[in-house]
Amino acid sequence: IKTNGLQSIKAAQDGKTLNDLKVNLLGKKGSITKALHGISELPVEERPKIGSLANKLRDELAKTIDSKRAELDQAALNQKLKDEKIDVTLPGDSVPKGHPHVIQQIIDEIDDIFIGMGYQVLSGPEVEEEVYNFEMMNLPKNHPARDMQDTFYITKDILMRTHTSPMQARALQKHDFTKGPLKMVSPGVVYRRDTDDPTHSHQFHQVEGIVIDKHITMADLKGTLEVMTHKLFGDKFQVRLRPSYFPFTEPSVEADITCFNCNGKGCDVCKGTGWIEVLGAGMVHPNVLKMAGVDSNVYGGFAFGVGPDRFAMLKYGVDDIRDFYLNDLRFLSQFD
Ligand code: FA5
Repeated sequence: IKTNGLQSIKAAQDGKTLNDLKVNLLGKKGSITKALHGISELPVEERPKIGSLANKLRDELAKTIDSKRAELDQAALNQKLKDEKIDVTLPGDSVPKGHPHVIQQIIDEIDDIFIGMGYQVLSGPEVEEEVYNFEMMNLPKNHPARDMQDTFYITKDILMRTHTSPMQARALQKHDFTKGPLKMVSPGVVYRRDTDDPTHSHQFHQVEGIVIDKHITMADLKGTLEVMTHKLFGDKFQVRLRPSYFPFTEPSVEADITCFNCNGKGCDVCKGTGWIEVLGAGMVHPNVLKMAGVDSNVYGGFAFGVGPDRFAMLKYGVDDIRDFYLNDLRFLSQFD
């Protein structure tokens, strides 16, 4: 029993074989149990000796089975660890990474430039009251200049804002001038019933800016626009102010910057002028201040409205504004 038993245990390659051996050797009907039962048939004087031998053998076999089991378990664990080892040198699966939309990138840049000059950034409602969009901007009902911004109406008094200028009125109403000047930029989406073409979209972005304090001049406006242009595009680009008309500013200007394509020399893009129009601006009309409850005899300042979509077109040489809104990832992922 001993020789066979020990040999078989040592040769076992798995837990099941070991279990079977344990049953066959030590179980109720196993060889050792049988041997112990057979002791009663032996002469009395031999029984203690054989009994003790059988017990010893039973213990030895049980111990050997236990240590063999531990050995098999350890081997299985080692194999598992080996199989599950992670090869850190294998190249990983690349996870597609998103990024802000190119227009949002330009807006973030503009926000950062103005935050650096002490402006606060406010956002306002895209579904706006007609009063803020027009009346408070010195555009009373039936004013012909309302036609400049063809409008999507929701109800008689509620509309999709046609520009970010209503944020001038909202900021003026809220601001406490005893605490210092108002310096604010407000980016956002605006809507007009424009027919879509390469340079016009019915939905586009603007960044409004307003500075109101005592003794603010046109020179401050020009300097501010120059800082923005230089920081966005580089120092060599110049800003030119041209007289224009907006009901909410007096005087009003449009700002041109040196045309990128031809470096100010004149090309098709700038229609031979060397300049490209990028924004509207001016000195805030006293009526706008008065309607928002600000004393126009004491306070004054400038405002501007920038079109970041056009900035993005210029900066990246995109010749159709609609590309920004089609959500074609092949186009958008270029601006990572
Ligand atoms: C305005 O909307 C004025 N509220 C700007 C302003 C603010 C003037 C403060 C004075 C003081 P305008 O309609 O020109 O102005 O639009 C301003 C800029 O928005 C334009 O220079 C242009 O860059 C952009 N823009 C206008 N219409 C469109 C359009 N359909 N698609 C894309 N960009 C447009």
